[in-house]
Amino acid sequence: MSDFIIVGGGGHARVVHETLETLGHRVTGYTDFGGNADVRAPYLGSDAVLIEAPLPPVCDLALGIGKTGTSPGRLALMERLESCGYRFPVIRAKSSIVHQEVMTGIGTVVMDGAIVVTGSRLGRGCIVNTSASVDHDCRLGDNVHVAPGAVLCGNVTVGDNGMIGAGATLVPGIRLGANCVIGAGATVVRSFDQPGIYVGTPARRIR
Ligand code: JB3
Repeated sequence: MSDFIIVGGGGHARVVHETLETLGHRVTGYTDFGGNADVRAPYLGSDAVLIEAPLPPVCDLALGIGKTGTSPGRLALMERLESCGYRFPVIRAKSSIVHQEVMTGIGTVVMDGAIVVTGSRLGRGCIVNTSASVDHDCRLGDNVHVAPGAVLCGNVTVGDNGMIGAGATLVPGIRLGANCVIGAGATVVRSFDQPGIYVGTPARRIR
């Protein structure tokens, strides 16, 4: 069991906090631009307290900043903190199912009820959110968010910074390039290379 500091103090951070505690870890505080009374852990200040802290780091970090778009900044922040010597362990919620032959990049979180099936590879800093399903042999790039209840069928690829909205479905073999945002409830039945926002059934690019 480890001590963690959570980076970020919003809704996602609170879920990460609960997930860590359920796994038996201790959360010693969180960083943000300001304190949030809804977070149960002590507010430590901005990320400067981590960046300017004397080495070596005394605990691990969890990326508690969520994403609803491409949000490349959260991965850049993680890399900056890694360069200061911090580790971002993979977090798998107690009620998630992650098959043995799954490779998971650092800083990735798999939330309650989510399933990641054999042969899949998840990049760094990904979120597989509550009750999402990533089926066999999928490939997620870095900083991908699969929102609650989204379904990736077998052999789906999502490029870096991808955002798959809540309840969206990607049929088998779909390939999305980097920086694609799929709207909630969309059904993706063909592959898309271009960065953009895709919504509806069948999903079409709107921006
Ligand atoms: O949909 C679900 C289940 N979860 C969403 C999640 C994936 O993304 C959630 O509903 C939100 O839409 C979003 O969660 P998040 O990022 O926690 O959103 P919010 O509640 O707006 O909080 C973001 C927090 O991150 C704010 O307190 C910001 O001040 C903080 N923040 C932003 N940039 C940062 C930084 N904190 C630190 N330490 N460093 C930063 O650079």
